[in-house]
This record gives sequence, structure tokens and C-alpha cells, in this order.
Amino acid sequence: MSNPVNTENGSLRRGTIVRGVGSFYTVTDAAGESYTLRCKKKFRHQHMTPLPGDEVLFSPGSGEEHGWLEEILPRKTLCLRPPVANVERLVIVLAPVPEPDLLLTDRIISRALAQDMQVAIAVNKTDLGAGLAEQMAEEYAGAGIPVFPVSAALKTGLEPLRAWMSSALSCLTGQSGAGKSTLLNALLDLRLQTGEMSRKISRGKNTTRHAELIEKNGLRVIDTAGFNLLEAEKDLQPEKLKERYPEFLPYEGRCRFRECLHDREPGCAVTAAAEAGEINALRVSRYRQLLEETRTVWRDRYG
Ligand SMILES: Nc1nc2c(ncn2[C@@H]2O[C@H](COP(=O)(O)OP(=O)(O)OP(=O)(O)O)[C@@H](O)[C@H]2O)c(=O)[nH]1
Ligand SMILES: [Mg+2]
Ligand SMILES: [Zn+2]
Repeated sequence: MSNPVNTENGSLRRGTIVRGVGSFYTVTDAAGESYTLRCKKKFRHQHMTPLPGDEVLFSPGSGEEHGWLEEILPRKTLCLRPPVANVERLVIVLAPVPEPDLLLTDRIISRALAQDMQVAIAVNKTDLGAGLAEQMAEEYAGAGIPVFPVSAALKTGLEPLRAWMSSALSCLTGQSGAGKSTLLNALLDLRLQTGEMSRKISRGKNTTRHAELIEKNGLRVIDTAGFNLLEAEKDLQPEKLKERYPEFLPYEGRCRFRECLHDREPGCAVTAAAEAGEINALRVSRYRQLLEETRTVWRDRYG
């Protein structure tokens, strides 16, 4: 990264958005200097929302004056949920409590793989039991998704996860209360705010409200607010969904029908593989749930 950058706008600096709160953005440059910036109106006209992880050009303010965000550089990846840019390695954090929603997990994976992100699952709170980590390793091995059992509370299992995250901009996502912020605190010796689980409903309470990029100990990682729902994708063709399941790949072209969507078609090689235990049957059954939903949304998209 070179600083400053010459563009048609004159002499601008380059940096990364680490956080945005209200209409203010915090940007750090390559030297680690931090700047408070406001967003120019033109972004709103272009329907561009600056996001944590964005590489930007900016004019710094002077003294107490804030500066201006001038340009968002082309994004490598874009997540709308959580809203972050340029993430290359996504860590989905699951835990025995709150009860993991694997359909939600598969939705997140599907969207991440569609953008060529690398995905891993961190099973946190292994101090409460090792069963979930074993189950996840079994369900997701076929998709090539590594599963890292960790306990943020006991600080165990952290090194392999840290190694996986360390080579690119990474992001922790997943249900509220799974322990993303606690895990990041353990990985980076930080003190991010963490929350209690709601006792009544055994669900997280959205302690983290804003995504924040943190750079420390060789990691560049974004902690995000948890969520429990992910709305269906509006522009996904039903035929494309299967391409986001790496474990189906070896069976493509082996079904009786060339157009097979691996739903309930006769002579489906994926069905046969699931029955033979070569592909995880739970992943296949959740795929069919998502396929059904994708069909409905696609059919009704102009309605
Ligand atoms: N037993 C146990 N509890 C943990 C562990 N990690 C986190 N917790 C607890 O889980 C609760 C939620 O932790 P957070 O780190 O705030 O969860 P989060 O995923 O960041 O939640 P949001 O910010 O709401 O999305 C807190 O009460 C933590 O103390 C762990 O490894 N073991
Ligand atoms: Mg949090
Ligand atoms: Zn098939």
C-alpha cells in the first residue's frame, strides 16, 4: 500500500475502514494511523454503503476536523449479512448453547462459497461437551470445511484456528451468543464487550452491535453482530444452488437426468451416495429444504 495516492482528486490517502457508526467511519492507514471520516453524499446517490473491510481513498481532516471518505476501491468479496467487505476467510462460530441452527449455517456457507470465500466452522464452548464438534466434523468433512473445536473460556484449541485465520482478512460470524467476541478476546488478548446468555430463551442478546475490524498478533479479523435469521436470496436460480455444495461435485454428470437437481429425481447419484453414506445425508436433506425455498422465491420474484 502506498501513501499518499495520486488520483484525479489530487492527493488522497489510502486506508481500510475498521468501523462505521452513524455517519462516521474510522479508517486506519498502512502506518496504523487512525482517522475519523464522514461519507460524501455521492455514495448515497450511488447506493454505496461503506463497510468494515473496505479499502478506501480519503482526505484526512486537520486538527479536530474530520476528513472525508472519497472513494471505495473495488471489493474482492461482499457480505450483506453480516455487512462486511473483502473478507476472504469466514469463520462460523457454533456452540452447544444457543442451540445451533444448521440450516442457517448452510445458508451462510452457501453464500460464502458463491463468492469464493474460504469457510471454517469453530465449535466453541467445548468445555460444555465435545459432542457437537464431532458431529460437525462428520457433517462438513465432505464439503471440505475444516472444523476447529475450541473453548474461548478455557483458551483451548486456539492455535489451529489462529493459523487458519492468519493468512487473510477473516471474519467471525454466527448466532448471537455463540461466543464470537469471547473467542476473539481469547485469540487476541483483547477485552471486547461480551454478553450474558438470556436465561429464559437460551439465546444471545446481540451484545456486539457494530462490526469492527481488529488487527493484532498477526490477525486481521472482523467481529460482527450475531444474527438468528437470514432471509432468502432473491436472485439465486434454483439450478445454481447445487454448485455451492462441494460434496456433490464428484457426482455431477452421473445422475440419470442431465438437469438433475438432486431433489427426488429417479436415478439421482447424489441420493444414492447419501443412502450409501458417501455424502452426509443431513446436508442433503437441508439442501433440499433450501432448494424448495429457492424455487419458491425464484417463482415469485416478479410477483
Ligand atoms: N462455557 C462457555 N461459555 C462461553 C464460551 N465462550 C463464550 N461463552 C459465553 O457465551 C456468552 C456469549 O458470548 P459472546 O462472546 O458475547 O457471544 P457473541 O457471539 O459475541 O454474541 P453477539 O455479540 O450477541 O453476537 C457469554 O456469556 C460468554 O461468557 C466458552 O468457551 N465456554
Ligand atoms: Mg459479540
Ligand atoms: Zn441428481
